[in-house]
Formats: sequence, structure tokens, C-alpha cells
Amino acid sequence: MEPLHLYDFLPSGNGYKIRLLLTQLGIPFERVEVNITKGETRSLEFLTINPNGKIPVLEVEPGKYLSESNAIMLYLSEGTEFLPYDRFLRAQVLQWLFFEQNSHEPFIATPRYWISILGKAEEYKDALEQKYEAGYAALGLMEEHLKSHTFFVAERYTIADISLFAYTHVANEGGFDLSRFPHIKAWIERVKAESGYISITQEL
Ligand SMILES: N[C@@H](CCC(=O)N[C@@H](CS)C(=O)NCC(=O)O)C(=O)O
Repeated sequence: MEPLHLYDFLPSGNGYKIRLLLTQLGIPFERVEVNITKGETRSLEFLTINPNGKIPVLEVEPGKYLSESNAIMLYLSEGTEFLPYDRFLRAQVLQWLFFEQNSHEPFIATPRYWISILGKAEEYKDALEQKYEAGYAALGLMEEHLKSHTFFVAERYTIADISLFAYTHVANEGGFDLSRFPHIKAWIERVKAESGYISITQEL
């Protein structure tokens, strides 16, 4: 089988979600590196595969492209152990995926981008404070949930965990202090212990 093409940017948590899942599913793929700091997602060529100008994009079949990290994970995990079949459990997975996009990623990923990828902490000082307030609220909610659960849904590792793990485990690179969230830290270790785990920086 021809490997799938993943349009990706190595430091990206959204791209990492797909890399990690593809690896854990044992699906061969080739990364196409798109440097978002150089505007490569806004080239005319790239916009034909994702008019929204963002990675990750997976070419699921020749000429057939899918964007939005959580949508890509849903597509890939259909019929696998990473997505429950039960209607309510599936809806709970979606609940966390929507939470990640709405209340988590915009506040936890962006400080990391400003500080660690662009190196512009000073320039974004005021904006960072607003991100921290909402970001800590999201982490607080996760901590509460993990006080009585091993994973986010059905007490097992699913794409809900992958989605939330991607930016949470590197939140310190955006200036977040994870030491006040012992249950999140324990969950991070559980995710890292899952079979086929790869790190966000691993070149593939
Ligand atoms: N909601 C999207 C967000 C994707 C996204 O923000 N991608 C960033 C990198 S993590 C990007 O490509 N930015 C480049 C740009 O906006 O030009 C997802 O989950 O895939």
C-alpha cells in the first residue's frame, strides 16, 4: 500500500496528534513538512488542498484531502480500539474533542507558539496573560476529571486522550506550570506508556 501523505509541521501539536495515531495504528505515512513560520500554509498550492491555510492535512486517498486534526483522528480511528462503538461513549469522545478545540487548544497552544517557536514572549506579554487565565481554567477542569478517571472516556486510551495530550504535555513550553496538576501529570505518564508512543519531536 502507498503511504498516506501528511502535511505537517514538526513542532505542531495538531500535527503530532495525527503522527501519533498513525504510528499507533501501524499505518505507513510520509510527512510533507510545511513551515508555518514562513507562510508556507498560505501558498496558492497549499490553499488548494486546505483553503483554511492550516496543517495538518491528510491525503486519505490520492487527491482526497482532510483537514482539522480532530476530524482526521475520527476518520482514522473508525472501527478501531481508539474510538468506542457505544453511542454515548462516542459522544463523550466528541465532547472532549470539542472542548479541546474550543476551551483548551486556543489558550494552551498559542503561548507555546509565541514563546518557544517564535521566541517573542516580550512582544506578546499582555496577550499571554489572557491566554493563561483561560488555559489554567481548562487544565483545572481536566485535573478535576482525572481525579476519578484513568483516561478521559471509558477508562481507556482513546483519541480524546491524544487530542488533549498533544498540547497539555508541552504546556510548560508556553509558560504553564503543570506542577500544580498532579493528576494531569500522572495521566501524561500513562499516555507515554501506551504502546507505539512517539514523542512530539521525533523525526519520522
Ligand atoms: N483547528 C485546527 C487548527 C490547525 C492549526 O492551527 N494549524 C496551525 C499549526 S498548529 C497552522 O497551520 N497555522 C498556520 C497558519 O495559520 O498559517 C486543527 O485542529 O487542525
